[in-house]
Amino acid sequence: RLELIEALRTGIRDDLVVHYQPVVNLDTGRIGGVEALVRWRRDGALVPPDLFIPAAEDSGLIVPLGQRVLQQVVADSPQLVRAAGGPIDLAVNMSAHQLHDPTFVPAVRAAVEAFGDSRLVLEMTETVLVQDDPHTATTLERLTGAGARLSIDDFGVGFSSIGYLQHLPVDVVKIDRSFVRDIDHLPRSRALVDAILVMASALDLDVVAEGIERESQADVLRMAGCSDGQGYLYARPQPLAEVLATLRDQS
Ligand code: G
Ligand code: G
Ligand code: MN
Ligand code: NA
Repeated sequence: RLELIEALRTGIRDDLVVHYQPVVNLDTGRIGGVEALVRWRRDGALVPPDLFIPAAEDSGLIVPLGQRVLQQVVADSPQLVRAAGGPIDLAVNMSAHQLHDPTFVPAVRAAVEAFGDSRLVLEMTETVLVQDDPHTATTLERLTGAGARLSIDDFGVGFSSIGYLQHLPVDVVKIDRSFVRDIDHLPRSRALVDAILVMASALDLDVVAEGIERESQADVLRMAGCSDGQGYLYARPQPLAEVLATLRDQS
């Protein structure tokens, strides 16, 4: 573990790679945005984030790592927007620790400016939002005030209340893939997704369904009124060159 952390510490600057997974409109199939997902190039292999993000969180390295990922997305954004042929949503995952980094809000403000008409989406899990302290609320308001959109990742699986939706500036919920997995054959999954969609609509939140792998899942989501989705059915997370080609193909 210590060895992993030391290797990651020295690798943050040059050895992180950002892949992008398209988010599509379920009615038209068009790509409206991409989510940045980090990988770590180590000894010639690409290490997936679930093998190093937890250690990065515990060690505090998630702060420089998050800065590095946002910096890469800003660098890649002109090409992504040009390939899309118009404004798109660019989503970045963020950790709770980044809310306490004084450089985070200014970095987000700079990214929003660099993106122009394209939107910066900050994805965070419910664990960020249930920290019921004034600093969290103030910082989230500064982020949305700067023009970023806030998106709840893995919505519905945190051991949390949804009370934060009453007062925090949330724009998007991403329905966790555990609900999507069985939606085409389990009535209970379908009922839960219906309930999330009703709630999102009443609160004027956008919705993205995660982990769509089969056309039958997309069919049910579309019929339920879910506007957007993400998953292997449409595209896996792809290296920059590949996602640029995917975007050009449809523009
Ligand atoms: O790409 P993959 O599906 O393996 O991602 C696994 C997990 O790692 C997801 O929960 C995702 O949110 C998280 N993750 C990916 N990239 C980043 C990142 O840049 N920052 C943070 N904090 N988490 C990330
Ligand atoms: O927690 P977050 O939603 O940020 O995690 C994104 C993760 O989900 C990435 O690791 C990505 O590889 C994975 N992912 C994306 N689409 C699918 C899918 O259709 N099925 C499965 N099983 N995983 C997916
Ligand atoms: Mn995410
Ligand atoms: Na998720």
